[in-house]
Amino acid sequence: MSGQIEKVEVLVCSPGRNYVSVKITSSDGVVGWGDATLNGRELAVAAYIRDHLASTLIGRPADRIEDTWQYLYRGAYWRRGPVTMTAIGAIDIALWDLNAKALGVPVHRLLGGATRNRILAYTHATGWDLPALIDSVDATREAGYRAIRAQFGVPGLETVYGVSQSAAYEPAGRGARPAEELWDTHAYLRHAPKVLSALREHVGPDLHLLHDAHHRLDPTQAARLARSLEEVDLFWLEDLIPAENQELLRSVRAATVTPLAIGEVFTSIWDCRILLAERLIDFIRMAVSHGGGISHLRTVLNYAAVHQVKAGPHGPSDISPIAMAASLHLGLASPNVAIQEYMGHPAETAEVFSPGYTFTDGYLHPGDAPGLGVEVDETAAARFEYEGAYLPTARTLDGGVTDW
Ligand code: GCO
Ligand code: MG
Repeated sequence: MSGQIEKVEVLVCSPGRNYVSVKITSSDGVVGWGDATLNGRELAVAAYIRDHLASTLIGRPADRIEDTWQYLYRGAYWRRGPVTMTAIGAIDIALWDLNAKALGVPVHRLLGGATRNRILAYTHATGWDLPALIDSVDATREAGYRAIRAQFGVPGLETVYGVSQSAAYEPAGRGARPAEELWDTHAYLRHAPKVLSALREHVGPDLHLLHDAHHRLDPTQAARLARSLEEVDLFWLEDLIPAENQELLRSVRAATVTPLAIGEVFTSIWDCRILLAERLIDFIRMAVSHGGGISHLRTVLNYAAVHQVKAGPHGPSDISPIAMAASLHLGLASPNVAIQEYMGHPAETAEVFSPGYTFTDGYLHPGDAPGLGVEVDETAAARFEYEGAYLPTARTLDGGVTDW
């Protein structure tokens, strides 16, 4: 018994970047934490939980995790979408944390236990030109990583999303509105194969290399790029085309054997059902926080497994340490989670969130503390007030808005 849900509170703070967390307290005094951070739309999720969900949860049995998920998703008229699914995800993650703590076990034990000893991690390396990229990849490899995502500048452009101009990389920029960046797909397509081939030449065959195109291509461009990179032997090529139109990936898939990953913007199984059923991708990238929590992502992972699709969950800095911990517990208990993105957080984040997961020798482990194993310092959080921050908008050279 974990008692009843007595309190549902929302904590918005900004230690180095914005985070929204949910704290659920049971009548037995047990606390569970969930992550409700949605980059650039934080306050919408905070209000959804605070104004529309919290009062409906008070008094419900705290140990009915699945029933609460069904109640919030199937029981509501309006379904899906990032705000709704992140809100449901945060409540779900908090309830898994609370119940595991009440039982004194790590969340992965409640999910059936570990299916392997550790989870392969990948992180980002960036450099504007090839020498800078090589330096960044070498340093990252030196730090123990066996899988590295490589992003680079494009001649003729002043900025490229995901390529840091300074040491501290954070794609959301503070301010009242998104920055606007220029994008040129043709210049990128001319440049990318040369850089990635030279990088493979430099690192040799063993290191796993990944690359992210951030949904900027059309299916023909995507097919050409993926085919031209086959010799580079990428671990995956990510987000080639806008993710809404699942059927369009059929032609890309038919044209190439480069492994494809997609899905960090997906929020429910309905966004990827065709991709999984037809095995149009090799890796599904949904995040535990944006994808309806541990309960729903587990459904997605099991459906993916039936179709021999693996997972490599989203893990940039906008996945807070709470969701990162949840992803690792679920990942350890799920046989088809092949790799976890692990980008780390700004230094100040550690003043508020103390996670128990560890990175050793290129692999992650969630730890064995009860629950998710993340401590949250609410007093410290109060020192870091929310400040609006947005991902940039991209425009083509003629000034038109282009895809994310
Ligand atoms: C990734 C990404 C991120 C996202 C960002 C959006 O693969 O990690 O594409 O950089 O764009 O997290 O909020
Ligand atoms: Mg990505």
